[in-house]
Amino acid sequence: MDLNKEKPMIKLHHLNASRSKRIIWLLEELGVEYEIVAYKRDATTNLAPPELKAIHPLGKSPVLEDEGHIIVESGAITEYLTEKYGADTLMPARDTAKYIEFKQWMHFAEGSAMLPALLLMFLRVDGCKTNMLQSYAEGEMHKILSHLNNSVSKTGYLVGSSLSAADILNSFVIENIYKKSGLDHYPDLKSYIEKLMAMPGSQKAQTLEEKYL
Ligand SMILES: N[C@@H](CCC(=O)N[C@@H](CS)C(=O)NCC(=O)O)C(=O)O
Repeated sequence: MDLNKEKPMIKLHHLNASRSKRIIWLLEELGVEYEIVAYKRDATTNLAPPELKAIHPLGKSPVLEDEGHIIVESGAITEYLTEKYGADTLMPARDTAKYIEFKQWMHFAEGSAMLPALLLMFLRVDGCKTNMLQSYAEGEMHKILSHLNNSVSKTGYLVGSSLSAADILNSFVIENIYKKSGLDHYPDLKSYIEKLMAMPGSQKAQTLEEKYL
């Protein structure tokens, strides 16, 4: 074995103001070494620059590079990193009821929670008058936020009584809504996201995101 051979560093292809911030937070929690390769959204279209397509054909962020693997989808990246570097801290043991709960929350972030969040964001930017879409999106968002509020009210976290990768993955939608419109109707969710945003790893991710804005 060549002990002098440098281990290739984890690379995060990061787009400014994007879902990728939660992967920075996760990498901070895991305490692994990583490098950020930063990209900037187009000022007119808000889309990612074409260089990201050279990394993965979708041209979206986050993209993670580790040991020759190119991984897209925040959920898959989060699972990959957690299973490889943080299984004993940021996820429950397999073959437990908590692990099943954890899996559900991991899919919830880009599944049920994301659709109404994106609809509301696009409606806000577009500014158009809709027939039913606005009220549909608001109704669905209320269901999502109520479910989250009730879930975190029991133990202060989504799974068990400590931070897991599921909290980090779901923080993107919750934090964005908190920053846009507050969460006054969901008091437990509001305290939960304020607690998460104050965590050192989350603060570091915020600082780095601002650096690459
Ligand atoms: N489901 C994907 C979504 C990736 C995605 O849409 N990323 C956005 C940033 S939040 C993006 O790259 N947008 C720029 C573009 O589509 O050109 C994930 O969870 O990573």
